[in-house]
Amino acid sequence: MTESCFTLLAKDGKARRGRVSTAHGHVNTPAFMPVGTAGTVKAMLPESVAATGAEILLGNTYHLMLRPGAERVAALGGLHKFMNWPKPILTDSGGFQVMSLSELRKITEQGVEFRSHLDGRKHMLSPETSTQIQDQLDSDITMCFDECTPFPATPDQAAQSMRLSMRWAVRSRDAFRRRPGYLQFGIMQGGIYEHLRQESARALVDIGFEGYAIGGLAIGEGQIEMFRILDFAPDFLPEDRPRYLMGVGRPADIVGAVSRGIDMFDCVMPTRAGRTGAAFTRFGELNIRNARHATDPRPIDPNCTCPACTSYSRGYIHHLNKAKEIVGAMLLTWHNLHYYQELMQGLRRAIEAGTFAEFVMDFEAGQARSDL
Ligand code: PRF
Ligand code: ZN
Repeated sequence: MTESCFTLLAKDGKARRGRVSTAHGHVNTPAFMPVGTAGTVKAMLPESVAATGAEILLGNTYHLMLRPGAERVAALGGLHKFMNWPKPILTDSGGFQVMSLSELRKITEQGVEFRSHLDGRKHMLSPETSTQIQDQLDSDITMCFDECTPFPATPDQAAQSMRLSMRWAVRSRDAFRRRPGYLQFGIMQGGIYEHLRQESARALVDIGFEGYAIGGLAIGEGQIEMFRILDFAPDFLPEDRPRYLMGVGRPADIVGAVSRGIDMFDCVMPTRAGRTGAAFTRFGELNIRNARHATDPRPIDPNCTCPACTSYSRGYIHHLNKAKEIVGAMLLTWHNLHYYQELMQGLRRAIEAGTFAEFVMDFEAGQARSDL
C-alpha cells in the first residue's frame, strides 16, 4: 500500500484544489515549482523565492550528481540545508536532462551511459542510481527514472519507449527507500497516443506511487496537441493522488492544464525569461529591452506588489538589462515568480469558491490586451 500524502480539498469541473504533505511541509495545489537546477533558483536568494509564495522547488539529479556530487550534498546535510531551502523539494530523475544536455548518450535496458557536459567524463544513470542519488539529496518527492519519448514518434517507437520507462518504473520503485513524508512519483509516457497513455497509466497504478506525473509533453507538439492529450490522460490516473505535468509552462498552458485536472507544474519559463528581459503580466508578456520602455517611468505592472514593481520603473529595469547588470535579472525574475505564484493562488481560490470558469475568462481577457 502507498501512503496517502494528498488531500483533495475541492473540485470545480475537472480543476482540483488539494494539498500534498511531505517531510518538509505542505504544498497547496495547484502549485508551481520554481526550478532550482543546480542548488539555486538563478538570480534569487531562497528567502526571496519563499517571499513570492513558492512552497516547493524543483532540483535536478543530473546537475547535482555532476557538480558538486550527491555525496558532497549529503555530507553537508542534504539539499535543503545545503541551499538554505527548508521547504519541500522535488527532484527530477536525470534522464530528461541527460538527453538534452550531455554528449554521447547510450540508452540500454540497464540505463543511460553519457559523458558530462562539464568535463566529458563518463557516467551511468539507471533507475537504481537515480533513485539512490535523489535519496542522498534528501528529496521529498523522488521522480522515477524514465525516457522522455521524443516528438514526433511513430506508435511503435512511442510504445517501445514507454514500455522501457515502465520497466524502469518497477526498478525505481524497488530502489526507493520508503519512509514517512517521502514520496515517489511515477511518470506516464506514451507520446500522443491515447491507448499508450492508458497502458502507461495502468502499469504505473499497478506498481503504486504516491503521485503520478505526465511526461513527454511540451516537447514541440504545440499547445493544441498538448491540450488534446490532457483532455484524456489525467482521467487515467487515480483521483486521490497528485498529478504533475512536467516542464510546463507558460501561464496559458498552466491555466489550461489546471482546467483539465493537473495539480503541479515546473518550468524554467519565469526564471529564464527574467534573465532575457521578458516579463509576464496579467496583460500578457512584455520585453523590457524594447526601446519604448527606455523612458517609461511606470512600473512593469502598477497593480503588482513585487519589489520590482513597487520601487523601480520600466526605464530603470530597461537600463539594467541593456547594461547586463545582475540586478536587472534579479528584479525581472522576482517579478515573474511573483506573477506565477499569484496566478496559482488565484486558481486555488477560484476552485475553492466555485468560480473557476469566471477566473479563466478574466485571465484570457487580460492576456488578450495589447496596450502594455
Ligand atoms: N520526464 C522527466 N522529466 C521531464 C520530462 C519527462 O518527460 C519533461 C517533458 N516535458 C520535462 N521534464 N523525467
Ligand atoms: Zn511585479
